Parts: sequence; structure tokens; C-alpha cells
Amino acid sequence: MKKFILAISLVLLYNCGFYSLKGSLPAHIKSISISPVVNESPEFGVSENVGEQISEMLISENVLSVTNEDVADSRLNVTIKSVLDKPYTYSAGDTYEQVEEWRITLKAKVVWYDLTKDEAFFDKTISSWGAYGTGADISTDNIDNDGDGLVDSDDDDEFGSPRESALEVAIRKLSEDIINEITSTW
Ligand SMILES: [Ca+2]
Ligand SMILES: [Ca+2]
Repeated sequence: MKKFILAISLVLLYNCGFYSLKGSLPAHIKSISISPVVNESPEFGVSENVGEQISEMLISENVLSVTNEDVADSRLNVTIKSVLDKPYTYSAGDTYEQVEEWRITLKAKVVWYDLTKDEAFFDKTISSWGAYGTGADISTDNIDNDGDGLVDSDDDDEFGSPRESALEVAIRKLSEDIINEITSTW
């Protein structure tokens, strides 16, 4: 029965796209507190969304228990450094080239502290992106907005207004990358 449960949980873990297993975390770290995400970009509301996603993913993946700092073994500090929209591809227009695809890139400084030893497990800058076009909805823009290999109607989570959806994608990917970073530190 144990083997069966292990096999099932391995399948579930791999399906979620996280690289490492909980067993690889340092043994003395059981909990994490997530400091309020600092936003140094002019993008409104981005820090709240990032904080919520990270907290939800940590809880749903059962990586570490999320607690207040006074009882936590570790602390996560995230600072959004920039949110930038840049042209990614152009199409030839009549008189000048037009942007066909934009990429919104989120850059964040991420530090995970070991509060029991007062030192950082890691301190790094992580970037993520989401793509959008000039159409009304990302479900019909012929762009793989989240880079998962599925485009438009083939991708069941590819819909919504362009820039907003691309930013959501970038926030989700950033959160996933941060969790992967935590679980692959050891
Ligand atoms: Ca896609
Ligand atoms: Ca699309």
C-alpha cells in the first residue's frame, strides 16, 4: 500500500511540473514565512498577486508549512524590480513595421533565509515572461502566450485580455520558478 501511495504521489508531483521532491529540503527547515512582496516597479497590484500565488503554491504543493515569521524556520523575501513590455516580433506594415508580439517580463530579487542559522539559502534575480499580441483576446492571437507549446484553443488556460493575461502568466511562472528554486536548493 505504501509503495502504491508513493507511486501516486510521485505521479502527482511530476504532473505539477516541480523538479524536486519535498524530501530534498534541509531537514531542519519545516516552515516558511512569506514577507510582503515589495514592488519597485510602477505596475499596480503586482506584488499582491505574486505574494498570493507563492503562498497558494507552497500550501497546495505541501512544500513547507506557511507560518508567521516569529515561528518560522525560514523566510522568503521577494522584491519586484521591474515589469517591462518589449516588442518581440514585428510584421511588415505598409509604411512601417508593426509589433506583432509583445513580451512582458517580470524581474524579481528573491532571497530565501534560514532563520535558524541567520544566513541565506539563496539570493538571486529571477525573470519570467508572458506573451501577448495586438488582438482582443489571447485565445485568438496565434501566440503561445505562456510558452507551454500549446497555442490558442489547444491550450485550455489561454484566454483573456492581452496584457493582463500575459502579466498573469508571468506572475504564475515567476511563482513556479521561486518554488522550484526552494525545492532544488538542497
Ligand atoms: Ca500556451
Ligand atoms: Ca494565444
